[in-house]
Amino acid sequence: MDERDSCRVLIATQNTGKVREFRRLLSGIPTEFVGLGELEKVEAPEEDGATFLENAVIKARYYSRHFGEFALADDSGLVVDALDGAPGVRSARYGGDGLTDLDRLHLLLENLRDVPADERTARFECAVVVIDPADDKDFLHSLGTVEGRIIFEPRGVNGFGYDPIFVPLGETRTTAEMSADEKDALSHRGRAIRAIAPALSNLVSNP
Ligand code: ITT
Repeated sequence: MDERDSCRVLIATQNTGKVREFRRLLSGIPTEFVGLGELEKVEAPEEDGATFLENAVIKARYYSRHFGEFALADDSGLVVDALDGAPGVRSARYGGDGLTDLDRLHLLLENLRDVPADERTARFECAVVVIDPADDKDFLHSLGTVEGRIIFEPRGVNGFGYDPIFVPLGETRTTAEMSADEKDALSHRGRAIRAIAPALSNLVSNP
């Protein structure tokens, strides 16, 4: 590992929507961030944790050990009250294999078909973990949440995943109708990254 590699950080996600958001949100941190797409392809780990934080640790630890570098991972998802918290940690796998983001979004709307507007409360949650390959027991972590509700028909083309059906509390637009900056200012991921940014800056400055 050379001097430069010793403090660069992998953005350890296979989700291109997350990569775009991380690149924006991490732009003020003075180090090099590398996406998995720039490295040798590697199979994703099994995410069998019970919580967002457990799954984020599984991913950060897996990629950090594999590449021998600092790794930042996120586990996130949509928690819908009328569905007893589903899809939750299974947000990326809701409805099983072979579905697209759009299929999953329509499945969620179908499962909420008879739920009235005032009972469609939901939140996006995100756990971010940064692991140092030299000491993967002592890791940085933070959590971010944005409260909101699920609407009846998708609206907007920005963002990714469930953004077209989620309206944050106090807003009238979905996060897919917002600009990148507007989403970052209130999103679960934006909040989690801002909470971890000082410690991450410190870590990369003193690796
Ligand atoms: P990695 O595990 O490789 O990071 P993934 O997409 O499988 O990629 P997750 O297991 O954390 O990631 O699943 C998160 C899912 O939750 C994601 O696929 C989206 O469908 C949804 N999601 C998370 N954050 C979102 C956001 O900001 N906007 C819309 N949907 C989001």
